[in-house]
Amino acid sequence: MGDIPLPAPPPETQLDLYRWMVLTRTLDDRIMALWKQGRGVGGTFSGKGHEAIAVGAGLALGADDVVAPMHRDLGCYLVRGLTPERIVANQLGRITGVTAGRDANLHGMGDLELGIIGFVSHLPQSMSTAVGAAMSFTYRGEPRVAMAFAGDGSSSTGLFHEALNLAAVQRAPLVLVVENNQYAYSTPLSQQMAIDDIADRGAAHGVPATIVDGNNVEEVHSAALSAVAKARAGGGPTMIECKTMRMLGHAIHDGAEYVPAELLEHWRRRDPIDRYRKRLLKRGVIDDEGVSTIDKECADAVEAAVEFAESSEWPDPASVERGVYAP
Ligand SMILES: Cc1ncc(C[n+]2csc(CCOP(=O)(O)OP(=O)(O)O)c2C)c(N)n1
Ligand SMILES: [Mg+2]
Repeated sequence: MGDIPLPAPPPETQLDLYRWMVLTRTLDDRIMALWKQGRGVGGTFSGKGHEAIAVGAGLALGADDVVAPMHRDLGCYLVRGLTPERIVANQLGRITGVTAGRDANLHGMGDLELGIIGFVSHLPQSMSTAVGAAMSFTYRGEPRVAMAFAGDGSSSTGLFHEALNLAAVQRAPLVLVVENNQYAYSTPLSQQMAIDDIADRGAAHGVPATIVDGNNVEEVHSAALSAVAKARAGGGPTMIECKTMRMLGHAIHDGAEYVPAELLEHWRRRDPIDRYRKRLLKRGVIDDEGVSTIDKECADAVEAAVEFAESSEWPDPASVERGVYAP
């Protein structure tokens, strides 16, 4: 992890990775602020600290691939083409949101036209759906790949192991991105597994696993590109364990007082966006003016999305049964 310096991707890719991460953080911060102002509905989750994983992995997919992101993967929904407008409207429970007001956060948020499998609340249910999608690509002889995200806590459930085992046996074109953010709700890693690396769980099923610094976007992106290329070429599934930290509570209601302050401080110094900005400035890929321009573009895009969402209608209560039962 981080021992061998990677060759830098082309400058356009570097700027893309950076821009998407800034948009993700700006949108995430704004959503949290809306809730603190009492303008949100229900609960909401922050993916602060996960931007390099969601963006770095999401951008490794091709247009025809599918992905099953989770509740910390705002950046992945964005890079797949879900607009900030549709995302904020979904968060605020409006008719113009992705679930048309059925769910007021990231649960259920998906759009198969964009290759996004809707996020199922039961963890890690979306992962088994992605394995099924990957198997269907093989049956149809389509050179497509499915990517799934799973957390450290999710990796301790039975379904995680069943799905991973099936993917291995079927040599399914699956890329599994494990977001090891040290906590599952208030449970630290040490209280839910007796191993240091979740990658060992890949080995248990015959799935090669690599460990990357989840706060280094180029490391995540490079590992994801290799895993996607391998899966597409018929090489079977790969797990990528991304070590990171959940920088806020489990959800907006949770102040995470149980997380040691020093641990958060350690990871705050490794913030994926601050680190990458410094790197790009040092490489001369961007200058201070370029940084300000990206900040402003992202802030404007997010404000436009909030305006759009807040001026959208609420769903009609008479439509409550729509989408609940199969016809
Ligand atoms: C089957 C199931 N059990 C419990 C929950 C409640 N729950 C939601 S998120 C979560 C913790 C998940 O931890 P992890 O997989 O590490 O993801 P993180 O939230 O840390 O990103 C729990 C217990 C759930 N959604 N599904
Ligand atoms: Mg976790």
